[in-house]
Amino acid sequence: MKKNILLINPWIYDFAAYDFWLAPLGLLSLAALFRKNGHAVQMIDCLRGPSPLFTLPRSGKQPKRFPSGHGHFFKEPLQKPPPLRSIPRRYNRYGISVEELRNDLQKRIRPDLILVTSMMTYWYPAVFDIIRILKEEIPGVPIILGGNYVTLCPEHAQLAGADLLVRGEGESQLPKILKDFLGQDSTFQVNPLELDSYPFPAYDLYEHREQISILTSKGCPFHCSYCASHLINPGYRRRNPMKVVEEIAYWHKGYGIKHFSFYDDALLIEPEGMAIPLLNEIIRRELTCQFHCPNGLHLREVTGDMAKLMFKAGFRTIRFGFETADVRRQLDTGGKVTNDHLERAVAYLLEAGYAPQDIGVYLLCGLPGQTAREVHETINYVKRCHARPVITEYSPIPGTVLWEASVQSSPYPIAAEPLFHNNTLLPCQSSLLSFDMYEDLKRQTRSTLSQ
Ligand code: B12
Ligand code: SF4
Repeated sequence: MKKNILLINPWIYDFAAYDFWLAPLGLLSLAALFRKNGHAVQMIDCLRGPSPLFTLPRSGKQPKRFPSGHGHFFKEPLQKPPPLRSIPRRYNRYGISVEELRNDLQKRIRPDLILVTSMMTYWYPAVFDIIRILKEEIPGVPIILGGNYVTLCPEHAQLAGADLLVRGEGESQLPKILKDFLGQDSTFQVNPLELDSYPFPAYDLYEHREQISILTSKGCPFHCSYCASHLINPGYRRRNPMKVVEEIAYWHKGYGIKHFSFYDDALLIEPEGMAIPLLNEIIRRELTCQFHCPNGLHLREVTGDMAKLMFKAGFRTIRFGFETADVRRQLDTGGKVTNDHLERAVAYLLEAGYAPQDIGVYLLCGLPGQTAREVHETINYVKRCHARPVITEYSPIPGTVLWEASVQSSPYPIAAEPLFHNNTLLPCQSSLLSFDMYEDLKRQTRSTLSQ
């Protein structure tokens, strides 16, 4: 019998949040699967509005958005949670207002089951608030909580008030959820080893779409000491590149979408199996779209041909994971990249037509034991290669190789309180790399690139 499923993407509570092609991709994948099993799905994305359902007049400025699908969110000031009270920065709720959410919940058909997702570990207070409000507005409906926060902080997540916590990838756990909560057998199942058995994520649930986020793979063949990829998605699996192009063409032709973002951990790795056929097919089909890679791509795979293909296929926003120019640390953290990879890749990208400003190179700042000098030298090195350094502040993640060293080096009780995983705090700052030094390093990235 057809049941009503409500999916919720919670707000972000943070000091800062920018919509850099953010989408609740996991939730949309589960939505598509529920529909394939014959159920009706509704979704509330607390980050996005206004839609016809969110009709309350809004005070304050309209957030600035860009046609390619990134931009600001609505925000309103929020009281800081007690552990963050001493941090001298404003804290905000990003997304729709509580009133809009309550109004929406009151108008909807009562669901039989609610699924809530979670993303960054330190965004959990928004998840807790959502679950509390759901219980107040529609009491008695079972609530299942999944997503990265649950996968990475399962004990802490017990406090969320959900009826069930689901760690890891949700698709394979759906049959059990259907059985336990709805008393139904699944009629359509996916094979987690065969990503092409998954239906396309249900972006049509949005009335207004600026962009579509795409996943061509799950997991990563590397094991960098600061990264949780292998905890979240064990095993490296890829789709058939032709099926990926079909998905892009489906949204482009059927819905007029021109902007796509890739969320892969490792999009360019082993390019013969994905990037080369994917880009060639996009070019062959003359799909006039633009592609954005907000996540770090692998520099080691950028050859002259790859750079030309990326440029021709319409890869406009390109960001690479370099992290540090310190050779020792490159090896100690997993060896995904060398300085030669950066020099070679940037030269090819410039030759293919990208400008230095287009080539964003992520640098990790605030690793345990890292000095400001190391980051300063990395910034200069990236500039000398004619690329743009982009600082990403290290966010310590439970279960990663660097976790214990992070717990030891952090001035915050990161093991007891996930709020302190927040990259904005520079959680592992020390006298070697203080917050003031970090602000100075940020300024250095903004000064002109060397000629
Ligand atoms: C794409 C990505 C981004 C994108 C945007 C992502 C987004 N949607 O918000 C960008 C580039 C903007 C980004 C930025 C950052 N990111 Co990021 N990002 C990722 C990445 C690679 C993929 C996330 C994703 O969408 N996966 C695909 C979907 C399908 O998975 P999913 O949503 O998790 O859903 C699945 C399961 O979780 C589960 N599930 C989910 N919800 C539910 C609900 C229920 C009920 C059930 C049953 C199951 C379930 O089933 C789903 C399907 O399988 C992850 C790493 C990873 N592999 O997950 C890092 C990751 C989440 N990011 C991380 C970090 C550190 C950051 C930054 C702080 C980096 C920095 N220093 O600047 C910034 C902060 C962003 C901000 N403040 O806004 C960390 C998390 C840190 C933390 N403490 O939580 C991760 C884990 C990477 C890492 N270092 O290991 N990120
Ligand atoms: S290469 Fe990237 S995604 Fe893979 S483990 Fe390292 S940081 Fe994580």
